[in-house]
Amino acid sequence: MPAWARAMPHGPVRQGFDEVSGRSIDLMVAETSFATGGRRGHAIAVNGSIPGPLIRLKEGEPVRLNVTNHLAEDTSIHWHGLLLPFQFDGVPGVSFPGIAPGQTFTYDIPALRQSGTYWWHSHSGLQEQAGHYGPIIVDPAGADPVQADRDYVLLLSEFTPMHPHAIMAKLKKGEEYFNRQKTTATDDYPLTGEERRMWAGMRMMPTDIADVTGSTYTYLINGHGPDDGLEYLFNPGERVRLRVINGSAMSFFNIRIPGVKMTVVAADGLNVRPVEVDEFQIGTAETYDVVVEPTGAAHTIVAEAMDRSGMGVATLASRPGARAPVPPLRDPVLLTMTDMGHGGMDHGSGGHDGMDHGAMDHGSMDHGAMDHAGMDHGKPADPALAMDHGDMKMRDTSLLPPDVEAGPGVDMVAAMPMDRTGFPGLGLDTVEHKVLTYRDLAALAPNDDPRRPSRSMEIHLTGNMERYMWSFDGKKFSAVSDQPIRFAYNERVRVKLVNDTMMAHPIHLHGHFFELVNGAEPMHQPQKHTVIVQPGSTVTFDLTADEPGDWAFHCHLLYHMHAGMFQVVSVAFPGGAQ
Ligand SMILES: [Cu+2]
Repeated sequence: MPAWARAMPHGPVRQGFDEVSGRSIDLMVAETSFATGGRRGHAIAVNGSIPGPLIRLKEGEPVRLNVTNHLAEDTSIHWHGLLLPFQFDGVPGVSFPGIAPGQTFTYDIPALRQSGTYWWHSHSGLQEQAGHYGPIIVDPAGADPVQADRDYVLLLSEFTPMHPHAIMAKLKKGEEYFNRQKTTATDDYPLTGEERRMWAGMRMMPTDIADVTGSTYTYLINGHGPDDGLEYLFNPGERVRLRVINGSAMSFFNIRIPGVKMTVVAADGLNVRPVEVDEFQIGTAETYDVVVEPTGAAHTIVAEAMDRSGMGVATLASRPGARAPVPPLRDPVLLTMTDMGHGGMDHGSGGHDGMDHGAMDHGSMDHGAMDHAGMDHGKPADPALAMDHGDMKMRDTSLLPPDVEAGPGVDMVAAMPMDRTGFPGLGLDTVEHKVLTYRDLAALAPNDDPRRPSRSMEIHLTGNMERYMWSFDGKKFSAVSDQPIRFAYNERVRVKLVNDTMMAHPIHLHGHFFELVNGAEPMHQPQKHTVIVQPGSTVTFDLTADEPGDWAFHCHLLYHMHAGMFQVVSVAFPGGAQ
């Protein structure tokens, strides 16, 4: 028995992680308990720490990863963002059967075809929420275009003392259990009585930003809570590379280092043309690499949860113990009509849209008629946006394509979903400084497939907030698990995701990178494995389906995936075999 296993049952598991590397790597998954900031509870550790070890690999080299399950239930590891044969992708029921208790499974991964920042996590049940995740760095075979004196990982996640199954049960019951903003702060919002009635008529609140919040989550950076004093040391004048990984189950984070500019150099592991920002939002399962050149004695790294119910905190410190002030949480964010897919009121160009909520008459709106007469739409460029909103509905299912099942799993249909890749993220459209948007991203190296897509398809992201039903095209996975989305081998397809819900969903495709259609020149469309689809909006990507096999395609919010926002993508083998 290794030393960590002997030591584990007697106390909380270690925060932070070791680094493992080489051609053969052993990983042990085991039950433990975890504590930070006065919260303590059940957890799952890998190699005796949360997060589990940083797996450091090398482009062009193969690796064998031997995963041993010491849990009382099945487990698995998915290597998020790595290109590999589908049978080693680690999704039980899709790529392999899973790893039974007491068993070891060897992931035999051939020479790596990529470099950059990635991560790994369980794809079994809700284990990811309990600590079963860790970072991956693949060092490039050649020179790294990103030069830095220091190279650090910031893996963002959450800890909750509540068992993940208890969280799922509370979400299913539709209790507003986690929405602390709603119960304590809503009365303070500048909403008119009519606006309150409008949101109540939709059985929602404009504060429905996150399903699970800081009322139960402690936000972690590398396993450290905000009071744990996590430090990243630097010498003034040095270039510091921060590899930011959102390894959380359910949280988006807004990242900033007050007083320090960040140059974004990679997105989802792949290099992008450098772009300087003051802040960026990172969706669940995305990664961004930034380079900073701090000059002060200390700077606070703030990872504020998107709903502003808490934050992860660390310090860039020029000497141990140096500290900078920690800014307070900013005011909570409110959803707007744009988030309901009633386009034309986009926030894209920076400032707020000029919509005067006070002048709106929402009094009669109950999933039905709505009078927008007093609303300032600005100057819509698209004539469609000038249409009369007189009979706008929240759930006009005639707007859906025929393959979308408009049953109880669909409580909203975006009437005019717009491309919002120029939107920086909820709550960041009104800040005074530069925030990254998807439109700022351009691939550093040219993409390898210049073909125009030969086919296009549309997939709707659908949900019923109250019943906690989440699905693609109105059909949860259990209803369509035998009907995968099929692609011919090497087919080039343009996929449009339409978000018919009021939540932002981070959609992840396994085994591939897709090119975000974001206005960049076609050969430099940024390649990603996970994309945020903003509420009531669309995202379009071009995909070359050249990795044969069955792959998971899902929302990376853990409880949304578990509720059914999941599908299998099946790519034919060369020659046509499926
Ligand atoms: Cu989702």
